[in-house]
Amino acid sequence: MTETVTKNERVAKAYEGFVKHMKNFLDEQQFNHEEYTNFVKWADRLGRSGEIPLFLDVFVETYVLESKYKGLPGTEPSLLGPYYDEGSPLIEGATKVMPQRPDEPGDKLVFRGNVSSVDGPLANTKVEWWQDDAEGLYSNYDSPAPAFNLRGQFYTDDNGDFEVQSIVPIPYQIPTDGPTGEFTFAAGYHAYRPAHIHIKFEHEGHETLITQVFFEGDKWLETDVASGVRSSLLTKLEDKGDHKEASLNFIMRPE
Ligand code: MBD
Ligand code: FE
Repeated sequence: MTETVTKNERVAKAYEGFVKHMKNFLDEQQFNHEEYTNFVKWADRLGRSGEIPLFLDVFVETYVLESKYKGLPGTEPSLLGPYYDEGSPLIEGATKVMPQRPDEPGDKLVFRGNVSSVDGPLANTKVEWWQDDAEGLYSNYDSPAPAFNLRGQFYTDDNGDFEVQSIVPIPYQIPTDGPTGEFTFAAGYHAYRPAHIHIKFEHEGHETLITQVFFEGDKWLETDVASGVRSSLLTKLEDKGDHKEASLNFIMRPE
């Protein structure tokens, strides 16, 4: 049986453009055939390792976002990354307490935010939140914590305000023992992302906003291996003794 796939104009056009630019790139770089073969072998290892989403989100995703969303009004998007999972627990109550272990390590964090539209206040926006823990690990992926630890979803109040209780995330080191790490070091980078919170907003009639929050003073802000930092996404961590506080406002774009 022959399977037929209909021509996709978007794919055809994209490949045409890719070839055009690849030719210029190859004219410039002058790879020899052995280098090409090494690349094929590395790409094969990358696929077999399961690191393709990691590699692309670290080294490609930011350029997709910059090209498509640069200069538009509203909060700048940042990387979705490889560690988003649908179906996180729904959190109710005035303060949204992220699911955490009874003895969750790390500094306690109270984060306050507000979501509005470029047109004005925006009530009852769906917010999804995910982050690494104080050991730099993500639940559902590289952490031994219970599923959906430090992940949750909730709705903002009638004024678009929300308050989250969680743990201060720490810088994340991408895996270094596989093909992604091999490339990272060969290309002269380190493997760190500055500490960040992932946050996704959905509201009818608005473009879904996927972005991140970063903290002033973080050691890795200028050299984030995934180049995901935007200055508009920086907040200040304030020391309140038994906990830290931070805040940021977010602006969604009407569709
Ligand atoms: C991360 O935590 C992340 O956010 C991205 C974009 C890539 C790798 C790890
Ligand atoms: Fe991340």
